Amino acid sequence: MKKVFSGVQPTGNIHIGNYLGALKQFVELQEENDCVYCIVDLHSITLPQDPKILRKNILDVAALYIAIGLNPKKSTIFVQSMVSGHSELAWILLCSSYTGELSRMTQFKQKSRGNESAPTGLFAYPALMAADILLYDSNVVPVGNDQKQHIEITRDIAIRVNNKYGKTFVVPEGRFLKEGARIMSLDDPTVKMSKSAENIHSRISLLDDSGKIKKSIMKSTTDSEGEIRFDMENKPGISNLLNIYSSFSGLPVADIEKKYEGSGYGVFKKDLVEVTVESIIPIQLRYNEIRESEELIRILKEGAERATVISEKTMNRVKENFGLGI
Ligand code: ATP
Ligand code: LTN
Repeated sequence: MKKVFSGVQPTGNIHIGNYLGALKQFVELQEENDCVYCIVDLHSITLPQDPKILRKNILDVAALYIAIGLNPKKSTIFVQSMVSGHSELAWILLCSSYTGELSRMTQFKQKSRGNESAPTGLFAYPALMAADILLYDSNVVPVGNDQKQHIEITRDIAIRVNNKYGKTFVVPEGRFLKEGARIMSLDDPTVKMSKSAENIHSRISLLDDSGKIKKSIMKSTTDSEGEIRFDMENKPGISNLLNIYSSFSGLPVADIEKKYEGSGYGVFKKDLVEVTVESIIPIQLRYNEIRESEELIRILKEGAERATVISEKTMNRVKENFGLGI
């Protein structure tokens, strides 16, 4: 049984990229592993947040976790800021990370864009992520490919600390998506589908209604060739739609290409709307049941209690090895 840890930021608009890229794996992994899944609210304040919307988004993500099939009896589900060890360990790890390695992070470079008033938290982000992972002695971290660099730095910090202070951390491994299984934006298939993109039709959120899903898919950018063929380089739009179709239906891309041989993009897109809506509706039904319930609050409180017990053990070991406290 391996220890699995992952987290999602409560920044709203959880989309099918997040679901197919990360969340779906969370559910599969809970069957045979010891899983801890976190809603990383402390990460989300690295960029400005409206407090009311943040609170709403935290509960939305928690309800979605349950709605996609995470089972609180099998997995520990909790909110990061409710377990103080995350911030505490992040500070300690910051003192064992280098400004050079942190400034090389692509996410930091993209989000700060050289701006002098970019929050320091954005710079320190990977140390908090490393703390999340190392606090639970995690072996496996399921994430999208865009998180590769953050997993690498987590491993580097863990190894560095172990070398300097004696065996303190388990060195984790990333579990990444297959190359090509990344879901791209519907309006610009050369960039990844993202929560923060301005155009709402660039993504399909798990809470979108069927009208919105239809509009976004029917409007999606393709090419003028008219042939339904997977070719990420020359036909990124249609290839992305094929990927989405394949992920939701479970059919291999080659079978879908065959099925739509000679059909136009319109027919294919219409069917994709159906496949997508059919997959998302059961999630939305469960979400509506749990979102306003006491059960959700109870799950999060119990999750935080369980997480606190595990994290305190790690913090004691860290403080002991670093010579902190008395
Ligand atoms: P942002 O718009 O702020 O970049 P995001 O959409 O990347 O947000 P995160 O909260 O950073 O969302 O990601 C949650 C998980 O979903 C991560 O494991 C991430 O790698 C994965 N993920 C995000 N976008 C995609 C995508 N387009 N395809 C596949 N996986 C993705
Ligand atoms: N940085 C991640 C979210 C995240 C995470 C984690 C993922 C924060 N802490 C620990 C895995 C493990 C993201 O933006 N997707």
